[in-house]
Amino acid sequence: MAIYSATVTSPVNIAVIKYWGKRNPSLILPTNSSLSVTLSQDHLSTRTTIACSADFESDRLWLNGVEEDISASKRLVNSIGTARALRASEEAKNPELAPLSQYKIHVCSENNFPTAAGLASSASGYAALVSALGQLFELPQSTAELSRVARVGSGSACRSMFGGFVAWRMGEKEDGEDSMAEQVAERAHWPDLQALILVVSDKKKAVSSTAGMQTTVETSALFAERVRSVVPARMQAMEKAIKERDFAEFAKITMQDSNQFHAVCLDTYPPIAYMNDTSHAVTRIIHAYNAVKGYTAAAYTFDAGPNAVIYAPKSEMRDLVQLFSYLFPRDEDVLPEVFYTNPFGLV
Ligand code: 2P0
Repeated sequence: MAIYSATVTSPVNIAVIKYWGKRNPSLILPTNSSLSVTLSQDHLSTRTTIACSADFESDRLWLNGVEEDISASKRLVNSIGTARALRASEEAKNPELAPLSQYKIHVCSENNFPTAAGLASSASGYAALVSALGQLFELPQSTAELSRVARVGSGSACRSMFGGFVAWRMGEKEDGEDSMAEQVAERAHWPDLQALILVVSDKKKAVSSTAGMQTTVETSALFAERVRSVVPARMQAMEKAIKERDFAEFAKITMQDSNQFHAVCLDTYPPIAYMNDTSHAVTRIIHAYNAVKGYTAAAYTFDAGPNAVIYAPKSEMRDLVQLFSYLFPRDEDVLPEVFYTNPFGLV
């Protein structure tokens, strides 16, 4: 019996304008647009193979070698179901197509980075799942259209469908039809921009993004102001900075938006504190580094955890790696606070 299969690798993305808050939690429709940089898939990515066959008896999933229950995850069921429905409509138009939409699938998904390191894996994970389903089912939809399917798996995953600089337009429609990702600029547009990841802690975060952002929407007074008057202007300014390769502006907005996202987390009730003392030390180091250099040489950003991502021009990376290695020396015996530094060329 025939087995059909497809394999795809999708990278992680790191937001410079943060997504935090849903206006519709089940469709994963955000309260604000966001913008990110997709990292190189050589370093942080998910590789997913999906096979389907008339012989398979049930949908099955192996995540980093361990079998998980697909039916226990509404998001997995939703994204796989949406891709199947798209395939089914193609089969209805063309009876010669094999009825893959009716076959059970087997999914094998692996991250090429330590899952324990606490780096975002849902973005690359759902992007790889949906891209692999798109290939397996030979779906005619564009990448932007498929990003809507990735979105119902995990919001930030829609941005990992593209390389380079990617905006997730929040959209206006209630059904989410216009809430999807769009490439703002290709990676090749700004090859000089690099990323350095400082893994400050490998502990699992205490408050998940999904739960945390909903509490923020319900309780934070600052949040409403951020969504109403701050983010729309920042989206425009950030797109301009990227188009003009204006690192000083890119860096300022990136740091300000990271700071505001964490301020809004602290304004949540009960408060959510993702950054720790080491994270705050990293922000001080970057501002001191920029002051010593006399120009904006580097920017930090933090997601829903204490790990730092530093964006900087290539010419700064050597100094930055040496500086962080000196300030947070790596110790193999005792887990140091910053135990992993590595310059990542972007896609
Ligand atoms: C972002 N984060 O823009 C922001 C910044 C975390 C901090 O996207 O509920 O894992 O799956 O849609 O995508 C984390 O949120 O949440 C996130 P769901 P997701 O990258």
